[in-house]
Amino acid sequence: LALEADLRRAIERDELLLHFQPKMSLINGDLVGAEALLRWQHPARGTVSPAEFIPLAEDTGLIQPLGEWVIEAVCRQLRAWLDAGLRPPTVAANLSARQFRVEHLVDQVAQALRANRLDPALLELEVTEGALMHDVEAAVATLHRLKSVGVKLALDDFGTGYSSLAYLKRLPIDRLKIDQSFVRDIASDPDDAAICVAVIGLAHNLKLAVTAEGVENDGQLGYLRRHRCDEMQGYHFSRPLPADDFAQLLRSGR
Ligand code: G
Ligand code: G
Ligand code: MN
Ligand code: NA
Repeated sequence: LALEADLRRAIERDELLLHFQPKMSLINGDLVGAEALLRWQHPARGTVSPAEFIPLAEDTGLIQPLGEWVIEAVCRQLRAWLDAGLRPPTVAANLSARQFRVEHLVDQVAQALRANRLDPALLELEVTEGALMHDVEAAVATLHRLKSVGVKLALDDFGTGYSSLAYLKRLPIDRLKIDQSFVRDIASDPDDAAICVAVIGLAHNLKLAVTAEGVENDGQLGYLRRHRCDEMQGYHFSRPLPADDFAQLLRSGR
C-alpha cells in the first residue's frame, strides 16, 4: 500500500508534527493543559488525518515508531518551551491500544522524560477503555508502572467503550474525559445531559478530575459549569494550535 510506505518514511522525512489543543478550567477560565494531536503533512496528499493513518499504523506495527515519536516530540516541545522561559501546563499524548501494550512503553516514557530533564507530572497519557479491556490485569500493571514514573493518566473517550465500574476503581488514573458524543447535545438532549452529569458524579466520587471534550458553544459550557465539570476542551475555547501559536497563548499569560 502506497500510504503505508509513505508513513514508514514520514518520520525520517520530518513530515509529522503536533498540534496542541488547550484545556480550560471551568472554575476560573485558566489554561490548565493541552492535548497533543498528531498531524501528517504529506508532500502530495496534503494533511492526512490521524483518524486515517493511526488505524493503518496499528495494523502494520508502525504504531511503535510512530508512538515513540509522539512521546519524544511532546517531551522535546515541553523542554523547548521551558528553555524559552515559558511555563507550559501538563501536555497529554494519546496512546493507541496497541502502543499501550508495547513491552518497553514504560521505559520509552521514562527515557524521554529523563533526556529532556522534565518533571514527569508535565506529561499526561490518554488511553481508551478499549486499550485496557484487552487484558485488564496487564493493563492495571502497566498503568501502575507508568504512575510510578510520575506521569498523569487519563481515560479518553469515556462512555464509548465497555469498562465495568468494578475495574474502573482499580485503575490508577487521574482523569476521565467525557466523550464529545455526549457533550454535543447536552443542552437539548436529556439523555446526554443525564449521562454527563452521571459521569461527573462518578469521577468526583472516585476522586478523579473530569474533562469534557468537544465543547463548541456557551450552552454546553454553562451546563457543564453548573454541574461542576472541572475542565473543558473544544473549539469554543480553542482549536488545536500549531506549537508557535500555543507558545503565543502561553506568553499572553492566559
Ligand atoms: O485531531 P483529530 O480530530 O484529527 O484526531 C483524530 C483522532 O486521532 C482522535 O481520535 C485522536 O485521539 C487521534 N490521535 C491524534 N493524535 C494522536 C496520537 O498522537 N496518537 C494516537 N494514538 N492517536 C492520535
Ligand atoms: O479521540 P480524542 O478524544 O483523542 O480526539 C479528540 C478529537 O476531537 C481531535 O480530533 C480533535 O481535533 C477533535 N476536537 C477537539 N475539539 C473539538 C470540538 O470542539 N468539536 C469537534 N467536533 N471536534 C473537536
Ligand atoms: Mn484524546
Ligand atoms: Na475523545
